[in-house]
Amino acid sequence: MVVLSKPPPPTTTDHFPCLGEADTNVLCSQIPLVDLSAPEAKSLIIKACEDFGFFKVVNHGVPSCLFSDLEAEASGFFSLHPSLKETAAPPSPFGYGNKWIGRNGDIGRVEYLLLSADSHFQNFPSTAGKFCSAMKEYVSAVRSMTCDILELMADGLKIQPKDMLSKLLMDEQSDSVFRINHYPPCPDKQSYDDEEEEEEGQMIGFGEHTDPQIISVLRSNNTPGLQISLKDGTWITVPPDQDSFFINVGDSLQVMTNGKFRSVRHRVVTNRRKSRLSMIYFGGPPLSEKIAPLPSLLMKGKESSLYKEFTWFEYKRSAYNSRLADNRLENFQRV
Ligand code: GA4
Repeated sequence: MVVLSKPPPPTTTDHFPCLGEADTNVLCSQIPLVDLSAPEAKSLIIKACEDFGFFKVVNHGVPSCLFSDLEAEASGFFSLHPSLKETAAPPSPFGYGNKWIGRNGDIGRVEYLLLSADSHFQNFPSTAGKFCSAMKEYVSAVRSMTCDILELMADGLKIQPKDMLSKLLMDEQSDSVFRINHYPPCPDKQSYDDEEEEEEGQMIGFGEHTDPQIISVLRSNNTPGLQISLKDGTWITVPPDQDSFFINVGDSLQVMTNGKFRSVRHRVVTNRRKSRLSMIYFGGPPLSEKIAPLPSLLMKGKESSLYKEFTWFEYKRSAYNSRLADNRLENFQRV
């Protein structure tokens, strides 16, 4: 049966957003780089999470065949006829989505698959056996690398035991998500004159936002598009690297570190010639997990908590009712 995804009513204009002239950005070679096999990895991770909430990881140990196999399967899926892709729709909460992001009227030039990373992809059409096994293998290897990173972080922050963060992702009840985004090349100006949407600026593939979870791990093909916002609000373009992973601190980790780590604001712009394919593992805790600053990080009780305690379920419910660009932690800050 073909199930068509029903878009939510737009709350603003239905036109695709694009960047204004003032939103200039630079291709940045200053992105923190962490060699996971180097002895200084943990101190570099801490510094990167404090200054950027973002870093690139090399020597990660994930075999490249896992991401090339998955990329080939995903490209095959996105090249299917729309009516076939729609059989995996709508993305509420999991499935195929196109243009509509979330359920509150956000749109972007993106089509995607959104899946639970902990459900063994049972919700995916059973005909897609090879695709499913490629996802399973990829997610399992990436989850294990992510746990190594979280253990280095815990060590660097002197958190005991060192699996305090990683065990949340390994828990059977962990609420982690896996997403594959496909950004088709953005056609030239002529094609869009009718829609009056094209300025000189670049088109938004995925609008600016922070990730609600603990940590996000992204791998993309070599097409640029990802941009991150620095502390001063400047946007910089992250040079793509298909052999590396890019790590984002999420809102939950910002809270657990009482604001020492920053949840990085990021977005994706489309490319005029090449399509971008990215795969992101969002590591989340079990729904019942209480999220609050870790006591050992509150300077032996001298530092006060910046956030009210909440469960991941409460945060997620509030996040899924927000617009993409909202500051979701605002409601949970102590005044
Ligand atoms: C951003 C990070 C992940 O992609 C995601 C997104 C989710 C969705 O696409 O359904 C959200 C967005 C994300 C945060 C605010 C809400 C929910 C879209 C949206 C407008 C899967 C997630 O966990 O939060």
